Amino acid sequence: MNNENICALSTATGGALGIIRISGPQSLEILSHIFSKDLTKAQPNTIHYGHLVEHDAVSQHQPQPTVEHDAVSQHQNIIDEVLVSVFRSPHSYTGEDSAEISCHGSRYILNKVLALLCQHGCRMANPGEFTMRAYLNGKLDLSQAEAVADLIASTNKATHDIAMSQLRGHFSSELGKLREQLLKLTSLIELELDFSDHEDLEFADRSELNELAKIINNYIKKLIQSFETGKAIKQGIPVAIVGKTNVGKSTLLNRLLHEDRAIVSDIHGTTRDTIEDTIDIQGITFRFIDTAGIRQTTDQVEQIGIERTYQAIQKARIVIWMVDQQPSQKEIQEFIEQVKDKSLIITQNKIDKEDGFKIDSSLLNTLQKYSFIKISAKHNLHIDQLEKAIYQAADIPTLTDTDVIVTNARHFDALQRAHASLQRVLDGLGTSNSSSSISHSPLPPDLLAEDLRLAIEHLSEITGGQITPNEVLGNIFKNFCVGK
Ligand SMILES: Nc1nc2c(ncn2[C@@H]2O[C@H](COP(=O)(O)OP(=O)(O)O)[C@@H](O)[C@H]2O)c(=O)[nH]1
Ligand SMILES: [Mg+2]
Repeated sequence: MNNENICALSTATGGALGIIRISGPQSLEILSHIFSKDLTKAQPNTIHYGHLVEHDAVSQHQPQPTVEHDAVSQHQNIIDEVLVSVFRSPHSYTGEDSAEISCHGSRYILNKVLALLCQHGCRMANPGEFTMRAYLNGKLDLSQAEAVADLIASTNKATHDIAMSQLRGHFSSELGKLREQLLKLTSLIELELDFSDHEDLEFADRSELNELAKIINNYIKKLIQSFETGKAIKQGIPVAIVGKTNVGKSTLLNRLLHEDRAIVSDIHGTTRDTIEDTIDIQGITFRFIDTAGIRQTTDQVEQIGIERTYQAIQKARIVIWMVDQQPSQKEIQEFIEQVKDKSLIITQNKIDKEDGFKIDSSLLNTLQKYSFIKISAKHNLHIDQLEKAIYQAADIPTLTDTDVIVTNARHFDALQRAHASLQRVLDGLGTSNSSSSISHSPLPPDLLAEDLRLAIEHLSEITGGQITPNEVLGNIFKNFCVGK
């Protein structure tokens, strides 16, 4: 496959410049057919100024360009004045000879250049094909290749930090360490296998094996658990704003978004559907969901809206419960019951009003077990405190360079399978104190070794260390943009 030369537009259309990428063993030769200089002898990592040209079919007088000489004849149609960056195998992104042509961003120019490159022997690249080649040529492992897509898609500091850390190989190196430990464990067990007919030989210390397996499994468990946070960071943390009608939920949404997104009115039941939008607080994306107010109603549309409010609560990680009157002890209990697995922030709105309510001290005690903030959405009072509370409620660990957070469902899946295999090893060692209280009889070493081998295989799937099926590769790279 890598004998083919590929090209693609790597930038979004509509900008002042457009970058066309070309890669493959003959890429520089092909490019030289339409460039005013001969790039076949160009040094690696050099930039060349020149003209992209189309030869006049009737002309017999072709100019003789060199790498220095910009040879354009009157028989050539100049398409654009460009800069070409030349990269040489293996020191290029793809690992192959390749070039990037910085053209002007005209759609006509870019299409023309791509068409000419294809005429001279290139084909259009598939989505992610440059990165797939980088992977196949050993420039990146699979998880790093996936990080490239995440990096391009990153919209805030948190998603950027995670993608960058993964791209730089922190996740890969953590997995490498786990693999090494698992190999050590396997070799201890296999040693036992090799000498199993020497009855007088002392077998590997089971409790030591157990200890090692447990440490590895706990680390894998930690990685699995980080996916919850990883997913939230990647997709935005869902925050539902709920409460009775007219307490000021839509006003708060608009305030947080700094725009008039939801209709605000003093008519009860104005918001009849859920409205969603995102904002970043301290580098984390939050997805705010403004909901229909909860009240008894005969209006069918409003009822559907209220039903959606309950769904929004289910999907949310953080629930802002807004009140503008003192809730009763019973209301509080009912609400808390409903959101028990969520982070709850209780906000008292409309504190600007002179007839604003005071909360009984007995209730205050209950409320203050939660994050309790007094605001005025309309008059922008204490919104900064609320934002701080929202950020804290998200409970995002501060990411350091070495922290690994799993954000990719494929990795999550592989880790879970590795965890299951290793759990069987622990159970099979017979000294497991796993969550199940059933005691397992010790497994023979060959079965233990088999499960260990599986655990190693599952971990290797993440970085693609072993032969990765084409189907898996296809699935990973099809979500890339073309030109990457
Ligand atoms: N005085 C005062 N009025 C507010 C405040 N926040 C919202 N309101 C008013 O309360 C009414 C209902 O607001 P809205 O956001 O539509 O409430 P929702 O039904 O909970 O979405 C509107 O007339 C708002 O202007 C506030 O902080 N102070
Ligand atoms: Mg509303």
